[in-house]
Amino acid sequence: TSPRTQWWRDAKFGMFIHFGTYAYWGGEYTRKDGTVCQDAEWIQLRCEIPWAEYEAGAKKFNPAKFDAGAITQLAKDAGQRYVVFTAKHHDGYAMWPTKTNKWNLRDHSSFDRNRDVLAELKREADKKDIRFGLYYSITDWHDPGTAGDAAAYKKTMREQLTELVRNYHPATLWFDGHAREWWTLKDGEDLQDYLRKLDPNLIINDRVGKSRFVDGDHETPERHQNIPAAPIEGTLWESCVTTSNRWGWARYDTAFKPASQLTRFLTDIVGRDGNLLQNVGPDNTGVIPEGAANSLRGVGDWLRANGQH
Ligand code: JFZ
Repeated sequence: TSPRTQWWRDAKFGMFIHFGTYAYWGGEYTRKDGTVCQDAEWIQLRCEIPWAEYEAGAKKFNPAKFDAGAITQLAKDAGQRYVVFTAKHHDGYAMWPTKTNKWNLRDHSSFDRNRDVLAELKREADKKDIRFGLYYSITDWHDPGTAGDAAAYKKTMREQLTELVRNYHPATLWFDGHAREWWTLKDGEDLQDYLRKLDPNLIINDRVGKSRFVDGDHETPERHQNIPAAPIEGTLWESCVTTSNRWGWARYDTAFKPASQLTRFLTDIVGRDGNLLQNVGPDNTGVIPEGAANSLRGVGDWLRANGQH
């Protein structure tokens, strides 16, 4: 337990934000034969949307109502002390103006070209004393370089991550999509070393490598499953859970967990020395569904009533 991870251990409760061009589809794709395929952030792969069609959808993506002030205020109200935003999910779409390609919110959307949602979120988080983190998928369905030995893609990854660290100064990087045959433990270790040179204070999760917690700073078991039964000395861990059933926004996904359930997750996890990263999925306009926001505010009410917030 080093001073480097102190803020993270103290934070306990964070907001996971799954937001990308997949939100444009609202979790539903109508096939040529009229049948509807449902998914969320995996919709391109799972519903087999042809790339030309998925790219045409991304051209129309315009989250004009994305309001970093409102999102960080919701986090604040809920008692959350850090946010982790999906800079790039498996579809490879970058939510910042990367110079590595045009498959990004600046160059391939209908969104205001003068806006940068990562910069906006970072600024608003700083104002409210909320730590800023970024999710980055190693898997990239869109990049042609992930075939073969993926050497070219690994170079692109480094360039993108360098942009993210230098331009947005994340306190933590949350890797995912590491289960690829071309991504080795050594790749994960090399990347972690490289990133730590850019910023020695970075907190990096275990999915940078092969999900052995020694690869990163903390374990990231999912959906409240397989969580340690008791505190484990010296092991940092964080569980991420959805507020509805999906990570990304889907218009059919409206069964939001009540505040009482989220509060039980939080107290259970914190009682075992873990952190809870509670997910929200903003809709195609950039707004967090009211049902999710209400449940989060309810957790904040409970924390306040119990003198924890
Ligand atoms: C991944 C993503 O595929 C998913 O879309 C979402 O972003 C989630 C937070 O992470 O899904 C996973 C990754 C790891 C496990 C399960 C789902 N796991 O280790 O059990």
